[in-house]
Amino acid sequence: MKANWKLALMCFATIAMAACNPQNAPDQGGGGGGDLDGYNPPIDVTDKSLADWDNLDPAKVAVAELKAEHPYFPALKKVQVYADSICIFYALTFDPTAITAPNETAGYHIYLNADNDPNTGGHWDLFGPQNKGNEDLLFEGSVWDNDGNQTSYLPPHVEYWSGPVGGDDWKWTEIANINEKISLSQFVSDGVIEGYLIRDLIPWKKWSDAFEIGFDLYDDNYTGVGLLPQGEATDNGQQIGRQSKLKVTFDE
Ligand SMILES: [Ca+2]
Ligand SMILES: [Ca+2]
Repeated sequence: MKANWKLALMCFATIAMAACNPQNAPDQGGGGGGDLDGYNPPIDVTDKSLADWDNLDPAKVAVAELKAEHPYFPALKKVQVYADSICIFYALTFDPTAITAPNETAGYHIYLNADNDPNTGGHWDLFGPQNKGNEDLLFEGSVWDNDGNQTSYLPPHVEYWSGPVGGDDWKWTEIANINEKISLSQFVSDGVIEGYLIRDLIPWKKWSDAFEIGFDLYDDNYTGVGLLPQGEATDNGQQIGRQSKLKVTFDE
């Protein structure tokens, strides 16, 4: 009886530890920043202009564009990303008519192979390399409120990959207590969004000198309508070829 009780206690402790420290969970101990005082951002995401992107070294701006119109996911036209030691900046250009009734359901995901390691993470469903997903973090949010007003990408759901390494399916687990200052975005025009993520507020301690990033856009029915980067359409236009995410090297 006593031994069984001890065994039960050990099992409980093991389960409790697993719940508190799930495998692959990012280190959530950091992230004390978020105060951008004293930081002169190279991109102003509130100026309703992408002209400031022209001041960046083009070699340090990663760009993905829709290669050809085809029936699958044609709504996201262009994505550009630049990252320094403080922020990950991005600009999205999309077809606004793809979102017929903007509301809180419509928005975009940002997928990060945050450690730049192909042997961690998962979810190959959207991006390559096929059968070997490597995304570690997922941001999920809308850019409209339920009255159809344009809003900031705030606060996004932030999730980490909790499935098997290289696995598929939707094995994402939400990270609690995300600082809402982690993200800011603004519409430049109806089909253009400029935004950033504050790197120090992302609960992640395994940054490398580079990372990989991918975006999708979904409509008010939560159906995917945009995806970048993406591969070529197949001959019959029925599906896209998967392509690895955009590689971005930190400019620091
Ligand atoms: Ca700007
Ligand atoms: Ca990874």
